Amino acid sequence: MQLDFVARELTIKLVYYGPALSGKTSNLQALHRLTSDASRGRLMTLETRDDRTLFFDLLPLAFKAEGDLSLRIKLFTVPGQVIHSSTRRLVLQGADGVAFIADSQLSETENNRVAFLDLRQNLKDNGLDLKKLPLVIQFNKRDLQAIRPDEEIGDLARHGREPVYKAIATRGEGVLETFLGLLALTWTRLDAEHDFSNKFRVRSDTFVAALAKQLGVTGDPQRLIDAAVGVDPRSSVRKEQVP
Ligand SMILES: Nc1nc2c(ncn2[C@@H]2O[C@H](COP(=O)(O)OP(=O)(O)O)[C@@H](O)[C@H]2O)c(=O)[nH]1
Ligand SMILES: [Mg+2]
Repeated sequence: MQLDFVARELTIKLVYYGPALSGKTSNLQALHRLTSDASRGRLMTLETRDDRTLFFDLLPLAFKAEGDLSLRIKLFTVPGQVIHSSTRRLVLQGADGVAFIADSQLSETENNRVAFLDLRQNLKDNGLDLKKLPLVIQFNKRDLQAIRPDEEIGDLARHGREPVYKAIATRGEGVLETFLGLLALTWTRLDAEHDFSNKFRVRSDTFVAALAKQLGVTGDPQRLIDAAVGVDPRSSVRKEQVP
């Protein structure tokens, strides 16, 4: 988080993390398609020939709240390949929230696990604690065969602490849900910590809805957020589940 109090400008950083090819870049591409021209900047993606992200992607979004606050959101992805651990650590620096994009395919279960443990370690190396960081989990590629069944994901969601969303990122399904779920968690956390709604005279209860509307989201943002599997994303439940 960066705050320019004079300019009334707050910048938050959200990171899409996960194993290689789970659909992190596809999530940002879909968000780019689903948001209005006025509210977003250029999507920067750096891809190698084999379709894997070499460094990172960045999608900047902007929101002018009705009170006295300009919010900038920087959405990053990390490169998933095991060898790019130092880049992931760098991208995670100063992250305010993380969306973990898991690949639903049965064959990717171990890769999800490794990436999740890598997330925890890289956060630790940055002085951040997974337990305290706003985090949502997305199970992507729900359109494919040989995927983890709905019941298993529902089970994981019910026992876990984090909101869990199902998605088909290439079709844009579940993408806004994941993003708004993460944003709601992150905003609530930052607001509780820094009292932004008072300082900037913005209404915290309608903040995310107003933001969603300005981004060009049609439909009820709260319903999108509530699409999380198993648990109410606003309530915090017990213990860590490795996706
Ligand atoms: N069938 C299917 N393919 C997907 C989905 N999301 C991403 N992909 C494909 O998976 C590959 C990797 O996606 P990408 O977004 O580049 O993954 P990243 O490495 O996590 O950034 C690409 O070929 C995508 O088209 C999905 O929901 N369903
Ligand atoms: Mg990528």
